[in-house]
Amino acid sequence: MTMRLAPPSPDQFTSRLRSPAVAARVGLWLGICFGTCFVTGLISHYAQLPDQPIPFPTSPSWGYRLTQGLHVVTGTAAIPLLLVKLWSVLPKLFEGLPLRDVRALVLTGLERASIAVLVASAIFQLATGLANAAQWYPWSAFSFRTTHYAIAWVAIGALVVHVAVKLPVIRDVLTSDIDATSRDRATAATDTPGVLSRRALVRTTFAAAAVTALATAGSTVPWLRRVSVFAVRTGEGPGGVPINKSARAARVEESATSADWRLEVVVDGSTAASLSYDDLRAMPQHTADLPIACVEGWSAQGTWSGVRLVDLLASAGAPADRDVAVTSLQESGPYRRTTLPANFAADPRTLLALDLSGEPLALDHGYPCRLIAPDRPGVLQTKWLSRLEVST
Ligand SMILES: Nc1nc2c(c(=O)[nH]1)N[C@H]1C(S)=C(S)[C@@H](COP(=O)(O)O)O[C@H]1N2
Ligand SMILES: [Mo]
Repeated sequence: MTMRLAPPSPDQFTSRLRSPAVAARVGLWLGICFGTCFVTGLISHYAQLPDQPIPFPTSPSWGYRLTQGLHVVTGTAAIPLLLVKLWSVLPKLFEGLPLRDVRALVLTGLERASIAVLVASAIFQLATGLANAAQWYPWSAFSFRTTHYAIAWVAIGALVVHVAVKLPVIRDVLTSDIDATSRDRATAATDTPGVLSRRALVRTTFAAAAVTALATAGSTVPWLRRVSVFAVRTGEGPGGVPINKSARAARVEESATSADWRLEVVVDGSTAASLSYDDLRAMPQHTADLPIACVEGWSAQGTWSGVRLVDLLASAGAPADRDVAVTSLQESGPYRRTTLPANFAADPRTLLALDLSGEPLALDHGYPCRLIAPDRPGVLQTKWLSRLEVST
């Protein structure tokens, strides 16, 4: 037996399923998913910027829940689409280069390089995004958010170039019958119809993407939870809201349950108020229905009650139009300190929550007191508050 070590040649691929007709149809939906993912990703990135030139809106309260849910659903649905798309164009990987013609060589080289960038960045985005949605953080060498954001621009740029280069073919095959063969590879078989028709392949692919989307959407859409095998956060936490980081993992079990706990309110560098749990309970209590919408894609609505931040700032004599730095009892970790923009601080729905679903907050949900604001990424809804700082 002899081993062939040479790469396959394109004419070994005879299936007519591997055709521009299939690639363009699957590619169209892949492009729609990538476009949605890109725009919703920009929104999520912007919502987390500490200094926003134009303040992120506080309404509708479910806005971020919707955009981030779409981000994770379209990103996950893109996985089966990308796999079929790559399969349908695989023979192209083994096509030779036009070595005799310099101009053609340069053009082909550029096009292949742009496709290599597109494929690599697309795989990177889907793989890191999927790992993040599964709450698996195998990387320590780079920041997920910064890298996922930077590579998103690379991917979308390469996608725009790819669509522009292929536009004549795309237009032609999308306006022709799916079984038309005029754009097929010269080496595609003329006689073997195969077991599967193009139409069946494309439909199966779309069905796989739809099932993937449904199976993911359950982490944000309550009535889909039952069918959501991919939804990582199907478990309910206290008050019907899942738990992200537990008090134990954040190492706040002791400080959060201590009788000495106080919420410090610092205005212009000096302590303006130091409030005990009972002090907060004695203030006027308000209720707001607001979601926790995690960047990882799961979300859940909660009925929160507690003190309005505006009331507390007013009672401490703080101006109402300032950003508020929010610090947790948690001693380390990237989310121990967040900045609440002035428009969020001024919104009457923004609460220092003491209760969830009519019960005192569970320790894991941020007892004694947590921040909850409308239309805000979950990652910034700081738990186990210790300090609020208003600066001029
Ligand atoms: N101090 C602190 N607050 C935090 C976090 C954290 O790790 N530490 N995680 C955040 C994230 S990522 C989310 S999604 C929400 C989840 O809140 P929950 O666990 O009450 O559902 O809390 C946020 N608040
Ligand atoms: Mo989160």
